[in-house]
Amino acid sequence: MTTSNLTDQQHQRWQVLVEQIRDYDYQYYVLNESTIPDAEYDRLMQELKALEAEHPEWVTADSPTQRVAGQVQGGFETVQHEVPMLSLDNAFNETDLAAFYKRIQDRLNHHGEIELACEPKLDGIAISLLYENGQLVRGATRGDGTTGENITANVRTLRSVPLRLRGEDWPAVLEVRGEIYMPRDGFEKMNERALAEGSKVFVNPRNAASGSLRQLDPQLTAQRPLEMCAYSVGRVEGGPELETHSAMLDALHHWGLKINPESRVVTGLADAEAYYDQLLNKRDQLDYDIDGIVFKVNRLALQQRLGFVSRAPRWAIARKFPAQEEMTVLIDVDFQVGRTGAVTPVARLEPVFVGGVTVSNATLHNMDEIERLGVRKGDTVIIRRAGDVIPQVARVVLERRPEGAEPIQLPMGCPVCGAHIERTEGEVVARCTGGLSCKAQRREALKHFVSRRAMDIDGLGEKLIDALLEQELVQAPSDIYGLGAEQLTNLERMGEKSADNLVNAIAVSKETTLARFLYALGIREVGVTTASNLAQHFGSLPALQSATEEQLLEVEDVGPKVAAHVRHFFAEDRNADEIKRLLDSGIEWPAPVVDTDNQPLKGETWVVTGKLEQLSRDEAKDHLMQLGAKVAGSVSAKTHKVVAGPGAGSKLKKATELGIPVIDEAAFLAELRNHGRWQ
Ligand code: JCF
Repeated sequence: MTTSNLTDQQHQRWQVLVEQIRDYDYQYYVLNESTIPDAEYDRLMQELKALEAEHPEWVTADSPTQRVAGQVQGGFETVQHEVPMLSLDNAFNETDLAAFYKRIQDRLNHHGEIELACEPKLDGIAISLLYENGQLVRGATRGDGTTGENITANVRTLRSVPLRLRGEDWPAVLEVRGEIYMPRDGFEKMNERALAEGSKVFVNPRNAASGSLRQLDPQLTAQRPLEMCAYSVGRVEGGPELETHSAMLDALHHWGLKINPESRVVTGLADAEAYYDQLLNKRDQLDYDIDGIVFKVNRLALQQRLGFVSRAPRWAIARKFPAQEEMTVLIDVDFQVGRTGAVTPVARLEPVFVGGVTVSNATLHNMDEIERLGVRKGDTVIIRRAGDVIPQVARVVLERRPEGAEPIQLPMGCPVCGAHIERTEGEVVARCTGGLSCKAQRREALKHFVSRRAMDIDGLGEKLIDALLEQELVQAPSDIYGLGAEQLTNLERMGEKSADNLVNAIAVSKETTLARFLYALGIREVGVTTASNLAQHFGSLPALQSATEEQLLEVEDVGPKVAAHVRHFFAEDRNADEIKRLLDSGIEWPAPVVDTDNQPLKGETWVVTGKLEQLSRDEAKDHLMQLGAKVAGSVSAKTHKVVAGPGAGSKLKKATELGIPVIDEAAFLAELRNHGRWQ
């Protein structure tokens, strides 16, 4: 390619970038709408800057690079910033930060270590507050850095903005600069309310802060959870002589302004990087969004020597965190079937690096969510991954929708077993009706059964479960307890030693607790806590199995829905049979801790003999123990009562001889009923 060809192409690219960025600026700053991720915007701007650096002759006064950001809108009076409000240069990686540090060292001709003031970079709206004789006289937005909007009335509604400065050594004229932002919890509560009222929901806290500050009616601003944090000063006349940025922050704090509690001073590049890492780890625990760290040369005299380039100081830089939102293409949607048959749409994505990892799948949760997002196959979407949270599809970039983008539809049949998919009226979740005949549900049920908080079978992972299902060695959880070392050794990648270990782990898991066992059963909506509450309340499995809905509702955290799930689960023969098989394989737990408040039979000794119809002898004993009775194996003078079914022999005879009351099963059940333990 010839040079002029290359230049032509570059110029075309320049034009495209200028127009795109201009549109995004308008959408963002004027319409308060977020169309593309910040990271994408930053990249486009960087690309444009690089092109203009190579071809300064292309730079026009109205190129987006020629103003920092922002535009004055109608509705508010304008204000002139006598000392321009600067923006910050960005460092996107360690190399950029090291280059910044070296530039400073070189310019100052100082090759020792340099003190840097560091603080989180708040993701909000830059603001100027003007104090005259200690009184707040003006609050203004940054606007384009030179001209902003007068939003004094709105700013005055913020509790963290002092209307008069505290102390007395403040400068006669003090212009405080800082960021107004909306803490996350306030943002979420506000959006919940907005959703309930059907009013506008904001995409992120910064947008919400911006929208809230731009209310023409300060009453509305007053209702929004906004905060102001100071980070520097503009005009200053009078006041104490200060030598460092950190001393200036301390002074502002002293005068009643809020400064970021994470602010620190470090010495040298290595400590600056350590501070960055530390805050990156802390990012999710903070109650406000930050998008990086601001580093500033701490000594004000050095700042002065370094000066400015165009609109940014040479003495400061913003080291950006990895973006939490990135743009990619949704290629297709698969439907996954979970343990309870829930059918979940999962987006297959063009892999994208976001929040520090490469993401190629994201859950779409359910069909309502797909509808809410309005997403179709082929759409360009914004993926958000904050902290360790699973990646989400945040929104669709409608401008990039290709022609013929296909709507996403719930399949009629289960993608795994083909059974009908049911979506109950009023429920968001669609379910495969295949139950345990659906391989996906079986697989998930097994995974759940062996998981750490359930039966905790060490070494029985996903791959092994798949292999066991594949070889048809296991269908139901109880089959696990019949596995022998030889069968396991035949599986791929399973040595004798691992097989022995697994057999051992399976054996060990038989000693468990009732709570774990209940959780392992995978009853719908019975999680760890509910399982534990049920175990605690009923004390024994038979007591729980025969519990009425009313009794279930007495358990903490159990509502009608959970109660119904529990009852249905135990009412199914298939489940009762599986429970019996599990218990027969030797699963057991320590004697229950009983409810000491309901022990009407305390101090009594009972004997159960013969065959019972309605419940097993073990179940009968369980009930008696729950009521505080001791259950003995033989009749003596100390026996209070004997329950005798058909076929009772010597024990019944002995009881009659000793004159001990004998009751049949019907009378026994009546007694249980009296004590609230039988329907
Ligand atoms: O937190 C911020 N967003 C922030 C922005 C913090 C700072 O210390 C800043 C800033 C913008 C400009 N300092 C300057 C000079």
